[in-house]
Amino acid sequence: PALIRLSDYRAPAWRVETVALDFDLGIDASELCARLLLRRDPAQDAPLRLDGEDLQLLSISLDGLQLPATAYRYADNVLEVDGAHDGSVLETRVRLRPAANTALEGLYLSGSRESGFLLTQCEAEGFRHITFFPDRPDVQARYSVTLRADRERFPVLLAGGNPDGAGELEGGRHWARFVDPHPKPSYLFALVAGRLEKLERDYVTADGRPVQLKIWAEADVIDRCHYAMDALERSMRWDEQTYGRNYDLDVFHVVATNDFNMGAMENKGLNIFNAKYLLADPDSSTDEEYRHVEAVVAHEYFHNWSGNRVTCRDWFQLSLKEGLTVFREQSFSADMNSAPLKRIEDVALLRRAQFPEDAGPLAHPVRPAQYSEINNFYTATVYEKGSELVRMLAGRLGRDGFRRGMDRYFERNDGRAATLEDFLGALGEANDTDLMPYLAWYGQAGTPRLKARGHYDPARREYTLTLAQHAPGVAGKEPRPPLPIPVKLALFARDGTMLPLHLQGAASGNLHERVVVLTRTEQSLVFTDVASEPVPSLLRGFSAPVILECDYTPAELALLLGHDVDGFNRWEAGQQLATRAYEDLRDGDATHALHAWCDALARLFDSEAIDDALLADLLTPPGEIELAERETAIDPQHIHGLRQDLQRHLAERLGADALYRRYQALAGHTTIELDAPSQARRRLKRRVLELLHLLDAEGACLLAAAQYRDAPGMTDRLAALAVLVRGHADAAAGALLDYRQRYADNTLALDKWFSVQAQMPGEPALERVLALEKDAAFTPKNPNRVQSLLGAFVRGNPSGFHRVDGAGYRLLIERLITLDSLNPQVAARLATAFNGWQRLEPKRREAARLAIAELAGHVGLSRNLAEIIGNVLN
Ligand code: HT7
Ligand code: ZN
Repeated sequence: PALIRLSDYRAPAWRVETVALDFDLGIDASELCARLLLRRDPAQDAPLRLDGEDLQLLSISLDGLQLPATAYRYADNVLEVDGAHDGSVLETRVRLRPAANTALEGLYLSGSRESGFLLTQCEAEGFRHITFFPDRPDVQARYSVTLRADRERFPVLLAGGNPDGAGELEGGRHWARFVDPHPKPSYLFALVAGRLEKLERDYVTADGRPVQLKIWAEADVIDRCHYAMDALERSMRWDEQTYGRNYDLDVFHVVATNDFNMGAMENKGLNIFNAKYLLADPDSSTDEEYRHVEAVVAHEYFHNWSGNRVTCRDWFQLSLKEGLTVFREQSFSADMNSAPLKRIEDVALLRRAQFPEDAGPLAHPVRPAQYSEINNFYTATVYEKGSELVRMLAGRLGRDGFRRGMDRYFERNDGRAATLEDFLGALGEANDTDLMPYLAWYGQAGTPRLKARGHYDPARREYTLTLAQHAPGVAGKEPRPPLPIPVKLALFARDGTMLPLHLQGAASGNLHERVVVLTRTEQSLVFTDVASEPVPSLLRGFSAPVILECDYTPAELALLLGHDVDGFNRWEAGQQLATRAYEDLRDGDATHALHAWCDALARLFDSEAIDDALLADLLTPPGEIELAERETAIDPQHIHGLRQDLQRHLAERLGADALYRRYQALAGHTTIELDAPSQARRRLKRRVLELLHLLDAEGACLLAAAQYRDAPGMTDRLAALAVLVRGHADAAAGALLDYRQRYADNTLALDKWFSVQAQMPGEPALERVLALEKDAAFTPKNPNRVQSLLGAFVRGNPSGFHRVDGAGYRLLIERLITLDSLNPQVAARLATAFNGWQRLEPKRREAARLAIAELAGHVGLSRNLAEIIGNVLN
C-alpha cells in the first residue's frame, strides 16, 4: 500500500471557507447535501480534488449548474471536478447507509435498529465517508449544519456549534440547525440523532460566558452520568485556573455510546464518549474506572484548546495535540488526586505499553516520518511518550515559564493548524531559550538508555557521578547525536537523610534536589563536600523517558525504597529491587536482592507512616510484560511462574498472621465511599488478599467468596472474583454465575465478566475464551466486547495466550480475519499482540511466525491490518 510521507507535505491547493451540510437522516439510508465555498491558492495550479470513500453520489453542481458526467471523475476515493475557481460553490448530494456501517467510522448506528441512535466518528479520516471534502486537518472551515428526521424516531438532533433554530416539518418530521463560529478541520465535525436523555448543568466561564453543559445517554444509563458531569466542571475550572483557557461556545454536549472504536472523541462542542469512559456508579464501576472517567472527560475537554482551537497541520503532528493533551490531563489528575500515585500509574503504563512498542518491529518516532494507515498511529508512543516529552519541556521551563510558553503557543497559533516546530518555537521564545534540540526526541524511535556510575573519593570528600546516554541505533546508520536528557537527582546518606548538593561549576545554594540537563554522550558531575559515600536517587519523578542502568547494590535500593521522599522514586527503587529479586530466582545463584526486597517491604508493611495505596503499589512487583522485556528467549509461562514464586516469598516474609490481621482490619472499614482513604484501603485489601492466596489458597478463597458476597461496590466485588477465578477456586463458578445474572443488562459490568475469565493464567484460558465466545452476550461487532474477551486474552494474559502449542496464535489469526471484514481498526489494534514475537523462545517463535505468515498471505486484508502484519513480520 502507498506510503504517505511527512517530507511530501504541501499546503492545500484548495481550501473551504464555509460549508453548509443538510442531512435527511434515516437508519438504512441518510441523504446529505453539502455546499462548499471554495478558495483557491493562487500560487498553485492543481485541479479541484476532494476525498470521498465509498460514497454514493446522487448529484453534483458547480456555481448553481448541474455538472455533466464529463466534468467530473470519481475513482480511487477521489472526486476530481473541472471548472472550479476561487469563490466557486460546489454542491454534492450523497446517500449513506448508516446501519450497514460496521467499521464505526463516518455515519453509523449505535445499538439496535429499533432503539439505537445515529452518530458520526470523523477522526482521523472519517469525514470522507460522509461527504466529498479536502479531508485534511489544515483545511479549516466554518460549519453550518441542518438535521432533518422523523421526530418520533429521532427526537434529539445534535451537531457541533451553537444552536441556530429548530422547528417542525410535515409528516411528523422536525429539523434543527447548528452554526459553529470557530473554523475547524473536518475531523472535528459531529452529529448525533436519536432517543437520548440528558443531564444538564449551568456553568459560567471565568471570562463570564454562560454555558449549558449537557450530557446525553440512553434512558437506562443517564443516572450514571453524574460523576462525569462533576469531572467536566472540575476540568473546566482547572483549565481556566492553570492555563487561563475558557470554553468558547454557548453549549457543550457530551454523548455516551456503547459502540465506539476508541475511548472518546473531542468533536467541537459535541464530545462523543465510549460509555466505558463516561458512566460510573459504585455498583458497576471500580475505583480505577472512576479515575479513568475523570481523566478521559478532562482529556477530551482540554482538547478544546490543545487540538481544536490550535489543531495539527497534518497527521504526522498528531502528538502535538495528543502528547500535549495527555500531559495536561496527567497534571490535572495529579492535582485532583495523589500526585505520586498518578505518576506511578502513568509510568507503569508507559513501561507496559510503550516501551515494548518502542523495542519491537512496530517502533516509530513520536513524529513518524511515514505511514500507510493513520489509524494505526494512535499509539502509546504518540500519546504516552509524547506526553513525557512535553513533561520534559515543562520541567525545563518551570511552572511559570511553561505557562508563559503555553500562552504564547495558544495566542500565536489560535485558529491555525500548527506543527511541533511551532510548539517548541513558542515555548522557547517566550522564555528566551532554544528548545529546538528537543526536536531530536520527536524524530527517533527507541527508548534511550542512561548508564550511571558513581565514584566516591573519601580523601577529597568528592562524589563523581558519570552519566552516559545511548540511543538504540539503526543498523548501518551513523550513531545518533546525544539528546537533551533532564536528570532530576538527589543524594542520600546511608542513614536515609538527604544530603545538600554542592555541584561543581553550578551556582551554590542549599539545594537537596536539582535537575541537570545532559547534552553530551557522557558527562561527569562532581559533588563536593560529601561527608560519606552517598546513594544517588536518579531521574526522580521519572524526569526523562529512558531506561536507567545503575549498579546499585540491593542494600542501596532497599535504602531508597525505605527512605526516598519522592514517592515515585521510592516505588521505582522497589521495582528495580523486585526485578533483581526475580533474577535471583530465575538464575538460582543468589538471594541477596530477594531478601533485601522482602525485608524492606516487611518494615514498610508494619509502618504506620505509609499511605495504604502507595503500600499496595510497593507490594506489587513489575508485571509479566515488563519482566519479559528483559529476556531474550521469552517463555511467558515460565515468567508467570517465577513472578508467582517471587510474590510467594514476599507473602511468606510478611507472614500469614500479619496478612490476615491486615486484611481483617481493612475489611472492617469497608465502605463504598470514593474519598482517597477509602479507595486506598480497597487497593491494599486487594493486594493483601492476593498475597494471602499464595500462602493459603483455601483460606484466601473463603475470604474472597465472602468478600464477593458482601461487597458494597464493584471494586471489592471484582477483586474477590478475580482472586477466585485466577486461583481456579471451586467457588469461582458460583460467583461467575451470580455475576452473569446480576449484570445481565449492564453491558459495561458484563465486559469485566468476560475480561476476568480471559485473564485466568495458563493453558485453561484458551478453552474458556472459546466457551465465552458462545455466550449470548458475545458479539464480534462491539469493540468493547471484543476487547474485553479477545483483547484481554491476547494482550493482557501472556501466560494464557502464548501457549507452546501455538493454539493462542492460531485463534488470534482466525478471529482477525473475521474482525477485519467488520471493523479494520479493531482488528489492527488486536493484531499488535504479535509485537515482540521475534524474542519468544524458539518453539513459540516458530509457531507465531507460521501464524503471522499465514495471515500475511490472506487476500483482501484491510490497509489497517495489512500494515500492522507487514510491520510485525519484518
Ligand atoms: N482524538 C481521538 C482519537 C481518535 C478516535 C476516537 C474515537 C474513534 C476513533 C478515533 N480515531 C482517533 C481520541 C483522543 O485522543 O482524544
Ligand atoms: Zn486525545
